[in-house]
This record gives sequence, C-alpha cells and structure tokens, in this order.
Amino acid sequence: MSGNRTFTMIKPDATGAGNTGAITKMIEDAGFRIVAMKKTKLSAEMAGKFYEIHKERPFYGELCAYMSSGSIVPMILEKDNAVEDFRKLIGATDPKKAAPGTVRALFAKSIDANAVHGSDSDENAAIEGNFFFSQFERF
Ligand code: 3AN
Repeated sequence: MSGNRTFTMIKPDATGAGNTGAITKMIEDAGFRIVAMKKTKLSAEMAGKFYEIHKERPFYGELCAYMSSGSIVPMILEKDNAVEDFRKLIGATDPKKAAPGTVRALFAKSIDANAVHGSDSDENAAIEGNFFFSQFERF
C-alpha cells in the first residue's frame, strides 16, 4: 500500500528567482497539506550526505555544489498516494521533458537547477524528512 507522506525541497534556483510562493501555492492547490516547512541553507557537506545515494553518479559533485549554493525550502507533505502524485505534479527531472503545466516545466532552468526535489519512494520520503525535521512522527 502506498503511503500518504512525501518530502520535497524547493531548490536554490527557484528560491533565488522568487518562486517559493508560486510553487508552494501549486503544491497546496494540488491537494497536499504542508506538515512541516522551513527556509534554510545546506553546507556542501550536508548536501553530500543528503545525496549520498547518488555518490557514484558523474554529476554528484556538481549537484552537491549547486544544492549548497543558495537557500532551500524543505517540506514534508501529506496526501493520499503522496510520492507518486507529487512526482506527477513536478514532472520529469529534465525540464525539457517535463509535461506542460508541471512545476518543472513552469519553473526549472536546467536538469540540475530543476526547481524542486521530490522523494522517489515512501522509504526515502521518511529518510529525507528526518534529515531536515527532528521528531518527524510528531508533525
Ligand atoms: P529526481 O530528482 O527527478 O528524482 P534523480 O534522483 O535522478 O532525479 O536525480 C537527483 C538530482 O540530481 C536531480 N533532481 C537533479 O537535480 C540532479 N541530476 C539528475 N541527473 C542529472 C544530470 N544528468 N546532470 C546534472 N544533474 C542531474
């Protein structure tokens, strides 16, 4: 059975362009409840830990440098079928391939500066939520 929580993070390109409010509104309009949310900044070391599963990929260094280059807005979201529905709302990783009307089609600049992160499984949603918010279960 699919879970009802996912994790997202508005990335530095989108916070820097002043799109935090517009993206947050799209998320709420799509029926997600914001369970936890804050604005913060990752050090390169923290970004490295967050993206540890991508350590072997060629873009890992670039990704960690980018994700620590500006402010981010991590959130825990709640909705039925949250992980899958949220990935539909944000669209494909590469904004050139993202369906029209999705968050990435509207706001992403490139494959790395792609406006938002969305967890790819219930398990990763819980791990990623715990990375930013303590006492995750309490929210
Ligand atoms: P998604 O975030 O859509 O699940 P993943 O898990 O394949 O995508 O990749 C994690 C992050 O790494 C992406 N959000 C994107 O910012 C970055 N990324 C993925 N592929 C590339 C690439 N070919 N070049 C640069 N950055 C990439």
